[in-house]
Amino acid sequence: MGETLERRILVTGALGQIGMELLEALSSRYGADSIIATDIRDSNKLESSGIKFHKLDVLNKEEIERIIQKFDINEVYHLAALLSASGENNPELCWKINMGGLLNICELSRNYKFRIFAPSSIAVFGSDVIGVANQNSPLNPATIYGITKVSGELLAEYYHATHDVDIRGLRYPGLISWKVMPGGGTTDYAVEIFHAAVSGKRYTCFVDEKTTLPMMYMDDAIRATIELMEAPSENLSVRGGYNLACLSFTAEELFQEIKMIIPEFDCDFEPDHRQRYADSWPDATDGKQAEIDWGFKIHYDLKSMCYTMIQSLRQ
Ligand code: NAD
Ligand code: AKB
Repeated sequence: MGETLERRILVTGALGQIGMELLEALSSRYGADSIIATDIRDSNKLESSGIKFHKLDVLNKEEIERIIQKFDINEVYHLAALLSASGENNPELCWKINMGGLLNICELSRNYKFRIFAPSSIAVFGSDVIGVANQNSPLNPATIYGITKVSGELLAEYYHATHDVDIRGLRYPGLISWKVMPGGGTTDYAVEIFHAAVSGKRYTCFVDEKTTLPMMYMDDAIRATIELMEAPSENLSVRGGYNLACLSFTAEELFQEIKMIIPEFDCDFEPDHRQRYADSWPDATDGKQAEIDWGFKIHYDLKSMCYTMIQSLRQ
């Protein structure tokens, strides 16, 4: 697809943490009338935005096809998924949604030739990766969610190599944002802590203070997504999921950074079942390949991210 062509975009799982922010960014870049937002949940949240909304289950291939035909879609951002903590609660459903949905989108792209964005995650890595995960570090995940993400990356590489599907992916780290609460992940503590701090509540963090994970402010993640989708196809050496340069901090460091802005804020640490998922993930990711192939650079550091989160939530 040439970059000057008019975009007709379908977003699945659009009411989630990433979807709601991506819709805003896509809408200001390409126009609200170029976007069809869908989700399995119903919503009237988008009524004033000018973006059309359809209720859609990504396991319903006929209905996806009907929408693709009706609106002549040439780009799909496939965000519908179950995340790590929800996935561990229901592995069968996690496999069905994460793999079934992606397979439907890839199969339809064979016929309709639309470009796909299918996110992967740092959950593709397992505890055999110590410290920093590189693009080619081993992929031995400990969660069913991670297994679906590794399988999704393989599916993407296969459909690209064998069926010429233009599919692109990022291994998002934990994403920190203030507009929509995260949906059932392990990195959710890094968002919940801000909501507690701003509303004057003590926070009980569900991982221990030493837990270090790759993280990123949502604005950087949305910019990475759009930059990747606009990059010339021939520049891309990875189809399943690019590592990104990211932030890396302990839960304690996050707490202390927030405390610098809100000195009365207090937090304690009571690890639950999610500690195991966090422990299986790397501390950081190396994003060299994304920088070489399409020039991605991170803008927010821990300090500017904390400041922006708190200012935005206060407003
Ligand atoms: P989210 O849970 O906030 O949103 C997912 C959306 O998918 C929800 O609105 C949900 O209603 C919808 N959904 C669930 N099942 C569906 C189905 N069968 N059909 C249609 N919609 C369905 O998730 P998110 O944080 O926005 O994540 C989006 C994508 O990014 C996922 O693939 C996720 O694995 C990936 N990702 C997210 C993060 C993060 O920190 N948010 C990090 C790494 C990867
Ligand atoms: C989760 O915690 O499940 C997500 C992710 C890192 O994929 N935020």
